[in-house]
Amino acid sequence: MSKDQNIIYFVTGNMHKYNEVSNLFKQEKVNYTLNQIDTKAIEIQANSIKEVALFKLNSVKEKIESSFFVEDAGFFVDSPLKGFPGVYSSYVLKTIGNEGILKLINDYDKSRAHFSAITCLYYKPLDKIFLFEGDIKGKVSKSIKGKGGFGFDPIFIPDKNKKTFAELTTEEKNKISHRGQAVKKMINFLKDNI
Ligand code: ITT
Repeated sequence: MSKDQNIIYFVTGNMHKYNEVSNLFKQEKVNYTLNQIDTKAIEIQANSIKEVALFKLNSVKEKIESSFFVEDAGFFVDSPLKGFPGVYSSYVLKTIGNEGILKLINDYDKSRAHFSAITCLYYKPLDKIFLFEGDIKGKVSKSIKGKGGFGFDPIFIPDKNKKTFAELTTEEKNKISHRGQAVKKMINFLKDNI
């Protein structure tokens, strides 16, 4: 096996995501060296995070010589916001932010929300693309809580928890999160195919 076969790239401009994934690679003792590339993958506006992730992957495929993956994630307030912000998550975070979302909700205890992530792997040895998904359900917190995590983490309380994602450690979040689930599936695939 050449040295290059043991390098895998995570194409992302988001350091928080990279740190979470890097933590999982260490914990799961994967026989790959993980590197970040921020090659400005093209992020389209589409109807599903799967379309966004696949487009991102194909927009950088010609530029990378080794196996690599991209990820698209979204935050969906299923009730009462019918899935908003979903595929508009980045834009909504930059504009109205977490405060703006909280203003749209009356009964926080009755709210339902989830995060979804799709990790899209280009696996060089087989010259093929593989998708891995993860979801976590919960509700919206009454207020912004916690200093950890990023993005919508301070307003999301996963089911069977009292704390927001931002109040958990990276390890605790990874154990249950959308990203943790998707990346663990990818890691198992890599372990089986090395
Ligand atoms: P990429 O470079 O990997 O595309 P991004 O920051 O653009 O990184 P996404 O498009 O996947 O990330 O995510 C859409 C938005 O959802 C973005 O504003 C993130 O901050 C937010 N988000 C994604 N995953 C999250 C998580 O685990 N916790 C909180 N917010 C998250």
